[in-house]
Amino acid sequence: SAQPDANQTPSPKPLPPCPENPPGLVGRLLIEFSSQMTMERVQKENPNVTEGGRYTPPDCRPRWKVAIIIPFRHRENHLKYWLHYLHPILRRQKIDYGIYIINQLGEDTFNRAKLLNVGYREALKEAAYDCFIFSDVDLIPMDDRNLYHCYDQPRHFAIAMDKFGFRLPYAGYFGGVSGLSKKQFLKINGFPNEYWGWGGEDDDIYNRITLNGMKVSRPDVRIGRFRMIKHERDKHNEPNPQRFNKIQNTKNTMKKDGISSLTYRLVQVRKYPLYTNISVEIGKPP
Ligand code: GDU
Repeated sequence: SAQPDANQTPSPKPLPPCPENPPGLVGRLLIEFSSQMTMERVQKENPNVTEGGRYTPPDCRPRWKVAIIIPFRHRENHLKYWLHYLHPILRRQKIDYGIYIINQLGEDTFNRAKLLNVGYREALKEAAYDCFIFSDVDLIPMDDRNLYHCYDQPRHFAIAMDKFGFRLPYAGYFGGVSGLSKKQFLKINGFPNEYWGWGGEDDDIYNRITLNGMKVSRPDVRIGRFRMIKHERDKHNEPNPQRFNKIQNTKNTMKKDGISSLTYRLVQVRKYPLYTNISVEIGKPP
């Protein structure tokens, strides 16, 4: 007969592509850091995030698979706020994502850009990511229309930070939160490994982008607003006195210093409910 077979499970409907403007977005957000935050609370708020901090929208097919990479050392309190604010935002944005905390072991000089390279390499061992968003642990977007995925040019997300009076501090600024597709990242040979201590690495990345014929894409200034969690200057991340010289030489250094020359020692990969922690030894300045 032509009767449908009640025992046969219907084949799942293919999901529609995720909308360019997700309907659940709320726009401007109230961001504050005065109330105490606990990891238990943040876990309860985010039951749909799976082990290691992974999430995929249940009702649509995302265009990008996004690894969010956070350079890290001794900022546990900031991480709680970051997870508290970002998981719900990313869910509303319909992003397919995983969160990777790249933790520099030991007390030698901090190296943000090298940790970001490590994050790129390690995230690709976990899943076939094609988009990488690099975020400081203390930066929270104030508007969920600032969509955390990749664009046809390298993206700068944190263009209007509270600490800079909600403006871009200079035209070539690329610090804070940025995003590159896998293809864009490989085109610039990743990030420099040789910037130890604070500063310059973001300008070197900007140089790599423009020297390779790309340009930075940015959201509208009303949407690209960020709050930074106030903090004391970290130990072992002093301003790098070589930074002014080094950023003059990107054209020569980028070919040999980058993802192609990256070495480090992977010590531990640990999956927590809301993020994956990757602890590494990355050496020290020469
Ligand atoms: N960080 C740690 N522990 C440290 C030092 C740094 O976790 O001991 C990580 C955090 O994610 C932090 C990020 O590195 O958010 C950047 O370090 P700082 O907070 O010291 O630097 P700024 O707030 O001045 O950051 C700005 C930009 C960065 C980067 C930096 C220059 O927001 O993206 O370009 O300047 O190195």
